[in-house]
Amino acid sequence: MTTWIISDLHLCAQRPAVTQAFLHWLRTEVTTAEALYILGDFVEVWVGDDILADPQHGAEFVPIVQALRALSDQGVKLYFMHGNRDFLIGQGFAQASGLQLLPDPTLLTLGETRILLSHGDALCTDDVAYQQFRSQVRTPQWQQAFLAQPLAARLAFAEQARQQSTQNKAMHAQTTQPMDIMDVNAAAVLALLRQYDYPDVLLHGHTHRPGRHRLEIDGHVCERMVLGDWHDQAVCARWDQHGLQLSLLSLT
Ligand code: LP5
Ligand code: MN
Repeated sequence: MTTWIISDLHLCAQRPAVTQAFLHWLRTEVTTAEALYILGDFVEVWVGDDILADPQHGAEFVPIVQALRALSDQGVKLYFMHGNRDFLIGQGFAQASGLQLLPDPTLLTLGETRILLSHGDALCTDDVAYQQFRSQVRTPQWQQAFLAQPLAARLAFAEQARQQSTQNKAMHAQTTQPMDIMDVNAAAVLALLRQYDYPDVLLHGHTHRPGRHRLEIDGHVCERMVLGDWHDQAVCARWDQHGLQLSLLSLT
């Protein structure tokens, strides 16, 4: 049986073709799968599960939740790990969609292969401004205060955060090298691999730099496998009897 691992779809009303391609993929390829793991940034922005009941802002998510629920009802196991865009996805979304929330990181064993799953943002430790933002918004206190605000205010804050982040990235694109602070930090990767007793694979998304990287650490060989985002094509991971591979899905 096949297990799929995906991340960084960034689903939103502005890119309906990606949502349509994802729904089609769920209803075809994934119906025969054992499990689907979503490693965060599934949606462009998530400001609270109550958006699902909002006729104006929640409508775009209804077919997505229904399609996930249908798969779960058919027996496909669905798992979700938070990304930096959708860390506010909670039990409301999870129950409606029939998926189980996972902590970041989570160790998964498929066959003989030990795979450490992560969104990947926590590994970008050189991005100090982002890590400060991340530690603030991941506290229960911040989340309770944020979720207590009206939906319209939360959407406005999220839009401000998006704009600031976009400006921040544009500034870095002009001033830094390709291997810049927005990629994972090598020492953070090694520390995580040690902490989890040298899994065969560290599999993450977030950086939108799909690829496979061989690492030697303390006499062990590990691989860092990076998923891609969903724009013209999607780079997913697929595990079956042949092992774990990156797999390219065309979205057009
Ligand atoms: O996502 P991506 O790849 O564009 O950039 C990330 C980092 N940026 C973020 C911010 C998100 O993109 C936008 C927020 C999503 C909404 C979440 C729900 C609502 C929360 C509301 C918060 C007030 O994650 C970016 C990294 C990049 O990955 C690569 O790793 O560099 O981080 C930054 O750009 C650092 C900035 O300092 C981001 C901080 C934004 C804070 C803005 C607060 C403004 C709120 C206004 C309050 C008056
Ligand atoms: Mn991300």
